[in-house]
Amino acid sequence: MRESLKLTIRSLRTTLLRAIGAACCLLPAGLSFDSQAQAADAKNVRPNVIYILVDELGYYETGFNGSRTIQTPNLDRFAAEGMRFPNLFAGSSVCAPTRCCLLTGKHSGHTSIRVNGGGTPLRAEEPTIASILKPLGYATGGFGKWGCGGRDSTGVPELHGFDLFFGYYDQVHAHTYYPPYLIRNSEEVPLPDNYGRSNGKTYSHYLIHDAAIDFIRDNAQASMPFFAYLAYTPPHGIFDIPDTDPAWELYKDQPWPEQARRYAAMVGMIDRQVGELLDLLAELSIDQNTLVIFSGDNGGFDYFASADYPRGVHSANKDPRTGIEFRGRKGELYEGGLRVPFLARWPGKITAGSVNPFLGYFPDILPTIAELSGAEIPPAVDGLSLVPTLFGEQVVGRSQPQHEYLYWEIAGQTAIRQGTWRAVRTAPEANWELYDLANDPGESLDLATTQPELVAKFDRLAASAHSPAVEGTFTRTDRHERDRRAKLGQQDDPNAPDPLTEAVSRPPPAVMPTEGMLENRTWKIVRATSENIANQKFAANAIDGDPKTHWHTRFTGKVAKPPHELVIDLGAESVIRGFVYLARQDASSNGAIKDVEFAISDSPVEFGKPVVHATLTKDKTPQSVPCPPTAGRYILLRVLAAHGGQEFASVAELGVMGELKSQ
Ligand SMILES: [Ca+2]
Ligand SMILES: [Ca+2]
Repeated sequence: MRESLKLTIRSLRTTLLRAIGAACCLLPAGLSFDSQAQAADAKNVRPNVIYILVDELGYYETGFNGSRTIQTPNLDRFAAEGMRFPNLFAGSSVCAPTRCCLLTGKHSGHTSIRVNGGGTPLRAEEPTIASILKPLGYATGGFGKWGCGGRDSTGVPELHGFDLFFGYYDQVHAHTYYPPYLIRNSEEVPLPDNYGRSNGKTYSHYLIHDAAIDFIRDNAQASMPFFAYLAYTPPHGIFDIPDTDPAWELYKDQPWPEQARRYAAMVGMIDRQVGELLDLLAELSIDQNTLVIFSGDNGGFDYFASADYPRGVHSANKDPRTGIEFRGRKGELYEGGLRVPFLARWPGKITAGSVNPFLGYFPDILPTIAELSGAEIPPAVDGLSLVPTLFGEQVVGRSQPQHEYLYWEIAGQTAIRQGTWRAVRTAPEANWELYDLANDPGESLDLATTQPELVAKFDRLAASAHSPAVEGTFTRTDRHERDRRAKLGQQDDPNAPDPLTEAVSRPPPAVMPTEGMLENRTWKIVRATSENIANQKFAANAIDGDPKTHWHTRFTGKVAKPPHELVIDLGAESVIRGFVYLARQDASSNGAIKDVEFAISDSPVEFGKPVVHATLTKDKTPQSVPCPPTAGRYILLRVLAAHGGQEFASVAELGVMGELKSQ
């Protein structure tokens, strides 16, 4: 599969090389360096740009920011070779909105994506970093989690300047590292023997990283300028990493809960891969012409918090060196929701080992890349180019413009940062809180009542920064919904619940009766007309004693039609007095049996007339179907019809009333 991906990249590149040929003459137009010196220096226009966006990595979860639990030698090397930005904030405090800020150069009062449900796309006409680079002849590739529009929406990456996007379009899909498939340019790339959640053979992130490496290598070898957007999903949960990964070896024996060890190992894996990437740039001799940026995507969470670790095992928002904490966490608009590790590296251009206090955020990335490449900055961008900061004001010949203020909004919360002040409103009707971060970095002392003029100013600024969100649209939603169900391996079941909105208050599974029932431990399935193997809805699930598992007839490929049959060997001749049926216990009632008959035999292949015919309800409690006492060892269940006229059948448990025939 990796080969086919490479082929796709190669063919894309060939097409591009042919199509773009003359694009070079367009290049100098957008260049905004002022001085002659810079114009000369800009001979080297069209630098490569690699943006590594790591999902969830908290501010203090890297070595260069002081972590005591996680080692990141390669990222520390990156910091030593580049510039660290302690005050460069995320665009938002959650995944999709922050990606939208990063890609469009707008703050969250102007973006189209301001909710995090996964169903909100970019609008068709919105420019992104990739789309402004395209006219300059860049190859553009994205790898990992998109989050800015599901399949068949106006927000898909291939409509926003990306030649290639490989990974997850939907965030819920991205929750599993063992998806049944990934997406490449809106089409599915199957990962055989993957079943969603933590079940499967192929760890998706390895494929994503390999594809990113291939993209960079292929374009560098073709002397094609490229933009590589590495929106890597680790260490976002589900916290999975193969035991065979070298990073697991580093943390598996730590005295933390397993999830905390997995999380640390996922960061360790990313660190190793960043090291590979930096080595690759040197190997390809493109180090001197490549800007690499590394950052988290939103503020860290207090993962694995306990009495011993009140801010989490890895203290994403608590400085392990000083004990000083950022207030809040992912999802909030205090400092802790927006602080991310942030590095930029470009040997020979950016001063190695430097730290820059510039106060900015994700909207600044698009104008920065635009200036470096000579791309045109779209109108209505909120960010500022960081080029004077990155290269030095003297080198560039102008001073770094500063933000009047930074603005964020999410889920009814609003925040403004101006200098060392942060104003936060946690709900539209709430009062503003005001913090002086110079003296109170933990935002513990609300000064709103003592600084009413400041509060009034920030209230005005917030009102002026906000305009209503205008989202993109879908032409159809079935493939998007399918991608979300793929998280749980239920992509083929259109009636399966959405994994995010699945009822959390579902009643506990029903309990099968035991009184007067045959013991089922030695039973075997002799025959099933069909079963859904891809979704692990095996026939054996109907007799495994677990109400949470169920048999479902085949609905992938060619749908198996009724009647659906199951033949069960009871292991010994018995006197059978009836049957107990338990419907599937999850939120769906797909395949719930309506009309059924049972037959009993001494032979597994020959059954006479049914002993009973029954009509069952959709109820999720056990339903009894008595029959005249009949001796036999084998039973045949024949489903004639399911509720709702469906062609499926499903059974959580099948019990048999009766007793073993006395010897
Ligand atoms: Ca995130
Ligand atoms: Ca079962």
